Amino acid sequence: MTEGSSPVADVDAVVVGAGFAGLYLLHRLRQKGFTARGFESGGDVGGTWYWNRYPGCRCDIESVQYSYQFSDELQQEWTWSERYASQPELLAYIEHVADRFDLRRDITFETRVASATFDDDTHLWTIVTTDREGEEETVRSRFFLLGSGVLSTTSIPDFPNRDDFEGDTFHTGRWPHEPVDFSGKRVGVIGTGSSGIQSIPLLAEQAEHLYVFQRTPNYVVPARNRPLTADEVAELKADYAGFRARQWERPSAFLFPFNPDSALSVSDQERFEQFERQWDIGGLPFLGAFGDLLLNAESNRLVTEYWQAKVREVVDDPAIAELLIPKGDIFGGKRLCAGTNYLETYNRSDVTLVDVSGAAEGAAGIEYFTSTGLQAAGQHYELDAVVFATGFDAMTGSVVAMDITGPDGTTIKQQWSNGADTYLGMAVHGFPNLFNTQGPGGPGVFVTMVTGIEHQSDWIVDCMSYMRDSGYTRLEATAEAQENWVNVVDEAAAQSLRPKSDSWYTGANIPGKHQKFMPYIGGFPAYRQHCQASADNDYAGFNLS
Ligand code: N01
Repeated sequence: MTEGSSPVADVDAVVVGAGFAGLYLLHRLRQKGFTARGFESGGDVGGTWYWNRYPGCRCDIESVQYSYQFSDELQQEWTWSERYASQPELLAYIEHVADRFDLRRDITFETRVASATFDDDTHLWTIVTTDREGEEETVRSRFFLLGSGVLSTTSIPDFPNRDDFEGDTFHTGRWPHEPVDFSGKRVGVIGTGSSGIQSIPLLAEQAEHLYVFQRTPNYVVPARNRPLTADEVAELKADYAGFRARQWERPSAFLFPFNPDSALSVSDQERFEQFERQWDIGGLPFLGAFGDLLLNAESNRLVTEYWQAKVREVVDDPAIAELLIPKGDIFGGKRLCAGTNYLETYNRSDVTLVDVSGAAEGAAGIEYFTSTGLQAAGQHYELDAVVFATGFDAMTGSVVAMDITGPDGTTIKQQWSNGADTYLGMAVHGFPNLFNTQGPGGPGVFVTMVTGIEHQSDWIVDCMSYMRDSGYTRLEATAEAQENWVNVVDEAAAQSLRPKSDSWYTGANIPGKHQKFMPYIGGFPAYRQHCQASADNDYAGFNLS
């Protein structure tokens, strides 16, 4: 497809990232006869599951759903051992996929994309990469496809004197590959999001004493992980396709018992029993107890009340229980966390919960590091190691980290500084021949990740095939289509209580970041219809030339 262009493209597509998205894009491109090169900063495939190796790290979406469905042979030959796969099992799965489809041969590891510049004469991207030794390579490509990760750019707040600390420090999202032994150590964990909540119980088991520095408590439900039985696996494999079809019809592409009724439509006793049933199922399906928990403030108040009673039941010390209860936040506004023995961990005598919210009168948050520990809430804590479970510059961080420049000289970082507007969550006006996956304006973080990735990747590669067949070499989302899509995203967000919470969905976790609820929350079926409507109408919303 690159004949006639000057200079000639080296490949049809450059793909950034070798996680679930990058790997599937490479596979799909190859299937459709496109040449491609992948670049990955890590030393091997895996993305999120390559970097996040902290104790307790596992997926909180069921493994039989959080997996590829493009190949029935793959579905049949791989057997998940647990309801929620652990990080090692997920990584083994991704490595198996890379081997099975021979994907590594197109990927250059330990290499970052530093910059990408679109040339409007040739309709090509010039992409410059840098490896670990600082060696640069330049690749010309018709398309620039991003699978760089939604939660891959780690964030460590700029705590005063952080570098003075002489103990070991870790970020959950950049965990060492060799085992870390915390035995006999005084360990501090900063952060109580999903990563903190998964790792804290295991760190507590190892450490001599664990100090949890909590700024904001989080809603956490019991994960209830367990081994999958041979019968369950056999039943699934007998009709995996039917299971997937049902999965695709759910707003989150995640199948779980879901009751569409309002929490207000039943008696107090019936509501309690329904909450109990979903509580026993465990994990994120707890939100399926009633259809309006995230739509109606009163229903949300009722689920919050139920949850608070559970915390007071589990946590022995009433003062600690109160500290673990969010004040005035929407239940499920931030991403709901699924934990194993999380609340119970605070009953241990070797675990101390330190309130660094600064909420109590005269109390301070985290003040500063010293060479031997941390000064927080007016007290000095002597520590041998600190674990930062402080999250990520989500959704946009990995994209704006690359110097991506459109034909008018504007970088995507500049363009997104006032809001990460996109068309269909995949394209950006001003940046031709670029597609992002799972990014802002897409449903990514609200649908089962791997399913959403496959859908977007199929759509992107189909669009590239259409361009090839029609002789087009340039595609750009129109300003009007993008504006209309942003309205669709905003209207969907307005239906939900979720945007009322400060979270990484809104950018509130990163100081100075433009704040706006970024994902499309209108559901996977509706999203697919929007994408299909564009494709069916010769890729409506794009200028093609
Ligand atoms: O990050 P987070 P995460 N001083 O942003 C605290 C996915 N994931 O890595 O709320 C003190 O949620 C911050 O406090 P606050 C999943 O989608 C999935 O845990 O800002 N504390 C918060 O407690 C998840 O949602 C899985 O007040 C500070 C924590 O750090 C997403 O990744 C597992 C601070 C950050 O929580 C991110 O989760 C793990 C400061 N200055 C992750 N700054 C599963 O599949 C931040 N914090 C299970």
